[in-house]
Amino acid sequence: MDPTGLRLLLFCILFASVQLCEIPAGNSHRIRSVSTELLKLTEDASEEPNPSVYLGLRLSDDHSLEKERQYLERLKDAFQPSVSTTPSAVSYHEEPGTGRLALHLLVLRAACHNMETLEGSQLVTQLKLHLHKEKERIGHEGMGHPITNYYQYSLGILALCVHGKKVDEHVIHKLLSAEERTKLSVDTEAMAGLAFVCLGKATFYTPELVAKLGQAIQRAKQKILQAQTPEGAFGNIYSSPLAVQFLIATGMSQECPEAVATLLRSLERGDFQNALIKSQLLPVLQDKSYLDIASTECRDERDSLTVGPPSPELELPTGRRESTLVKLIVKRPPRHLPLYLHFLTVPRGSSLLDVLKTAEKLGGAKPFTFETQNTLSGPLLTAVMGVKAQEGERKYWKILRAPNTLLEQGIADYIPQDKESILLKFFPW
Ligand code: B12
Repeated sequence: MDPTGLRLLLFCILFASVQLCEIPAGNSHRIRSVSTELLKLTEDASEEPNPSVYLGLRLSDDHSLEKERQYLERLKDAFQPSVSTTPSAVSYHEEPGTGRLALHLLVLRAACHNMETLEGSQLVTQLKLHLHKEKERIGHEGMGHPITNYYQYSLGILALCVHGKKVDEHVIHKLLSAEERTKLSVDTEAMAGLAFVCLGKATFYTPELVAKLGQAIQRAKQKILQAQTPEGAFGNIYSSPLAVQFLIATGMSQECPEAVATLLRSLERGDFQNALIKSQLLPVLQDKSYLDIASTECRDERDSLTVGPPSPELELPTGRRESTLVKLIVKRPPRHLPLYLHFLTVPRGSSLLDVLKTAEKLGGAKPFTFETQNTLSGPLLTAVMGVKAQEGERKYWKILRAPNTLLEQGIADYIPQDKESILLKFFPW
């Protein structure tokens, strides 16, 4: 085939695949309601602003430009308390980790912020430094672990790449070898995949590296497809939005229609309550991925999104209020005896967090205690009965439905069923 014919064929394949990830017509009300729900979250000034929510809104076709602008200001305040105009604003972390810094840089790109300033270049340098430190901790042969995790390491590379910055090849190589040698979660595989696709499109790198990136993209895709469940999710339903973002970014996905149909079914069922997951889903509903942040121009945007009136409060049925009985077990292996074991009664529909609060209120000789830390996914359970991971200790409180079903939601989102046994286990990760 002559070069023109080949180019035409490639274009057709590419064009057809782009269409494959498109959301079927008739779903615009669903897409709009996800946008509206995210927009509503931006109005709650008592909640820490979430950069992922902003990214979701910016990648949407419909905007509420004034609300997005106000949220951007809050994000900047929370991230850079030193330049904050509201001294009361509290930041998540004294010093942001790789992931938060990366998200902040993505936020600035999505806002078309001018990075050719001292502040802009300092942020880029800071992220490069973070990635360098992460790389040093991984060490030779990838024997060690990054300071944070490979999800955040990938996010860091993606953020630099989306800003058109060259990433140190050693940093890239560490991710390539981790992707090849380690079993990463589907979320991490997808985030690494997005970073590889972005790097592969840049013009800075040697043909050898570009070839390796191409192989890694194929591997990541295979692993994600192999992780498909009978219901059509990749990994689980909460990793699927990012997995599909990656498929969209690769632009060659026969699997897209089925994946999109699964996401729409879950959306209809109300599976996507968590703000972070919702914010990763919204770009997919617009046939976009985080890579599209690179080409955001902040021009001619449709300023058409409104929050609308508050939804009516759910009427609680009067009279007999149904309750749920939950068995709460706390274990700290290798000890066999539980640190805590109790049956608790909570109103029907209570979250696991409500169950923990009920247990705490109960008091008694060996009272239940717990601590949480606010994160972009909601409250993370960090300490139970005074036990928490020490600095640098790779352990966490794993949440299971006894005996060994890993919960796919956190304490604030998970609603235990009646007579269910919840096991909290202090476990390595
Ligand atoms: C790495 C990771 C972990 C690591 C975090 C440790 C570390 N320092 O790296 C570990 C193994 C501890 C972990 C634990 C859990 N995780 Co996790 N985790 C992730 C992952 C892959 C990346 C998180 C990250 O670094 N984000 C980037 C940074 C910038 O954001 P951040 O808010 O600062 O990150 C912190 C939080 O994400 C927090 N965190 C991690 N997982 C979870 C889960 C929940 C529910 C909460 C509230 C916080 C939280 O740890 C991060 C580092 O401090 C995400 C994937 C994703 N799509 O987000 C899943 C993810 C968030 N985890 C998930 C789940 C379900 C859990 C667990 C509840 C599993 C369980 N049954 O025990 C537990 C949390 C239990 C608890 N104690 O509250 C789900 C949440 C789904 C949902 N419905 O919201 C995700 C989306 C994965 C998935 N597809 O199932 N996780």
